Amino acid sequence: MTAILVTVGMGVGLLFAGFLGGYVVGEQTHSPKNMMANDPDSTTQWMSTMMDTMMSDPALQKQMMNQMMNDPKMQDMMGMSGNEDSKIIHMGMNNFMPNELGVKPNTTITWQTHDMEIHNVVGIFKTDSGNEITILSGDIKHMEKWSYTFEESGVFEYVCGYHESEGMKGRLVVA
Ligand SMILES: [Cu+2]
Repeated sequence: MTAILVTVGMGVGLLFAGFLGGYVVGEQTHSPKNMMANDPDSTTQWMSTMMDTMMSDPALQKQMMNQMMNDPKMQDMMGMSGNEDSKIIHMGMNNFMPNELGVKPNTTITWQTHDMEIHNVVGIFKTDSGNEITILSGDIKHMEKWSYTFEESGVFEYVCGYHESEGMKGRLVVA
């Protein structure tokens, strides 16, 4: 259900990415490009199968999401990468997307919730100069945003306090 509530934009991006890249379930590799060339009708069937498979397997959803969202090319394609001094990290499906990101000092990161869950950002920013800065966003509800500017270089490892046990965690490297 949660997956269905992910925004249309992300859904389209996901579909597009899966479509271009193909995906692997079990031992089978599905290659839509080949299918498209050989049998356009079966492409619709393939897409539908892909979506059904993903929707019914949360672990697979998360794995695919992370793979795609951590890819800089995909971030550019989806307009997620922002400009030099601001980046967006999306929250949905109990996942930070991207969940690994490298930025320059003085970058403002905006976290935005896309599903109906409440998420937050909780962690300690360990700066290269030896400071440990506790960062607590508070609740970030559906379509709400919260921003923080990372002025110094360092590493910020964080979780969503509500969904940490489901693996909702992220890592930001400022360098
Ligand atoms: Cu959460």
